[in-house]
Amino acid sequence: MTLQEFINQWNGKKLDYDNYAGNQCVDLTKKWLSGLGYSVTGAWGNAKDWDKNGNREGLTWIANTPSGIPKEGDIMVFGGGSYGHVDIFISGDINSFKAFDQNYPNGKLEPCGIFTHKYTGNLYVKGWLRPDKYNPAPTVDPKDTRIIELEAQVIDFQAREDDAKRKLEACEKQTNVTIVRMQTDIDNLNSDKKSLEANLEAIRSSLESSKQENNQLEDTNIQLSSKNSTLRKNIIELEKKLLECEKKVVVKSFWQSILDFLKGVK
Ligand SMILES: [Ca+2]
Repeated sequence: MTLQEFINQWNGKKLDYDNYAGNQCVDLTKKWLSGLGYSVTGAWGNAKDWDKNGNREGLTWIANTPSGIPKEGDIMVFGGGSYGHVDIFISGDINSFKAFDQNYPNGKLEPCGIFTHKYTGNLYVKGWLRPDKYNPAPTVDPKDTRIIELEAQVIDFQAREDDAKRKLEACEKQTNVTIVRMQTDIDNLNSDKKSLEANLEAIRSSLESSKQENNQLEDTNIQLSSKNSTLRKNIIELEKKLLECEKKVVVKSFWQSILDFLKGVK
């Protein structure tokens, strides 16, 4: 039977193992030892005397010291008061501990229950009886547990730090790639811009040439119009002269015919 099973069985109940004086604290510890296979008959006396009376075969007496920590299942023996006290150690450290008690804390035949105790006070721990027949699973020192937790946290933090570093490196790498790509894009755009500017300049130059040619053509056109006008005037003049000449020819022809007639008459 484990201590936990024993507690589950008796917690909140009254236990009078020896049928004497009601449910005393020693009834609980006798029941516990009996369950472990110890003979608990004979004179055990008051609780405060269990340091002497309980030091029997298979039970080892361990005196209290500032650094001593009992084990689960040990019978704690208290001095102080009229009769002292006994209970069963559950867990604790050098400062305080939890135990399974009966007839506690006021000695008014209270039922079994779990209480926290100090090693010193009106009731003080003289020491504990270790039942060699009870081998509970080794308990872990709370400090060791805390160290294991902290070590796990350190490992977790390191893992998170490594992860963050990897992400940062990947991000930096990606950023560098992006920067290089952007630089290339900028170079290409600058190249395109230069090419476009050259084209624009060529177009401007070509436009300028066209304008000049256009101006020259306009000048030539004006000159030709002027010449045309002059030529028209000349033609009109010449037509007038031609007409006059024709008139003269007609008159001359008339007089010639008259002359010819007269020559014939003679
Ligand atoms: Ca009793």
